[in-house]
Amino acid sequence: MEAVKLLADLKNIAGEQGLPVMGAAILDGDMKTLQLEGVTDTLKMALVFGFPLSRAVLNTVKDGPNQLYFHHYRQANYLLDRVALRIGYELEEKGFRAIPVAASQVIGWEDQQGHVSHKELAIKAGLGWKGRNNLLVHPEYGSRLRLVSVLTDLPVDAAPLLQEFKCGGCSACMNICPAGAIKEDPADFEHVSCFEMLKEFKRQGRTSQYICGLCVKVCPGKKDAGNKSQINNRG
Ligand code: B12
Repeated sequence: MEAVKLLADLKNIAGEQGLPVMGAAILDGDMKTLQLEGVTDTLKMALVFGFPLSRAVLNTVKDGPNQLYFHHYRQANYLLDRVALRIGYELEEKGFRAIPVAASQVIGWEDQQGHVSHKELAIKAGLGWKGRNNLLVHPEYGSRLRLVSVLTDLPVDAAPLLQEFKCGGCSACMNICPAGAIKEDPADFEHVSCFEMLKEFKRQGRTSQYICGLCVKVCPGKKDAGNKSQINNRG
């Protein structure tokens, strides 16, 4: 089967299962990976998929993470992982190799790293830009998009649409961040202050994982359900 046709089929499978966004990236030499020594010599492509978190759920996040967001976050991760598993299976059935990388798994605890950075891959795949909040900002879904990647040897020419920084003067994430970790320039993002805040939230017993959600909530993207609900409210 032609790689382009297979890619289209995979996009359909992911879409049918609830992941509307897919992109392809090439893992170049400067990409940092953990515990994948030798693997990326042959698996040089990554398919990146995205699931947009619910705006309504995010809107319940007021001054830090709550149980509703935590559950939603976990279900989003399960869905991402399940679809990545299915995509990996489809690729192997067609004679390619594939490694689904967990949506949210920390491998290197010291500097808080996964096997690969889904965000970096999504940026390489042209899905969006690195925003002021240090997250991938997708033109339609903003930072609500949670990500997963499947590494593969499927020979596809990734032709990334280059997405330049389009946050403009928006400083909603900077204003809402309880840790003061977000600065004007994304390069100045303070990882450690962010992480300390998440640890504090966990200490307070809000959730059992390091999450927050505030900088995601204020970056919902253009695909805004707000207008629709206003019409519904009117009757
Ligand atoms: C570990 C992790 C975290 C850690 C640290 C993040 C980090 N390293 O940057 C903590 C717990 C703090 C965290 C916080 C959050 N995360 Co997180 N996280 C991850 C995870 C599992 C791995 C990240 C990774 O490997 N990065 C690679 C390295 C190289 O990251 P880097 O930013 O490029 O490099 C920096 C760090 O290593 C840092 N650093 C160096 N030393 C140290 C030491 C410490 C203590 C820390 C904290 C950092 C640090 O310096 C490097 C250069 O700047 C990914 C999933 C994945 N596999 O991609 C999700 C992921 C990045 N997280 C995500 C999200 C949404 C969040 C939160 C909003 C939490 C939440 N869900 O409510 C916050 C947002 C923080 C922010 N605004 O950036 C999403 C981002 C989606 C998007 N649209 O961009 C991802 C992709 C998960 C997913 N499946 O969608 N996260």
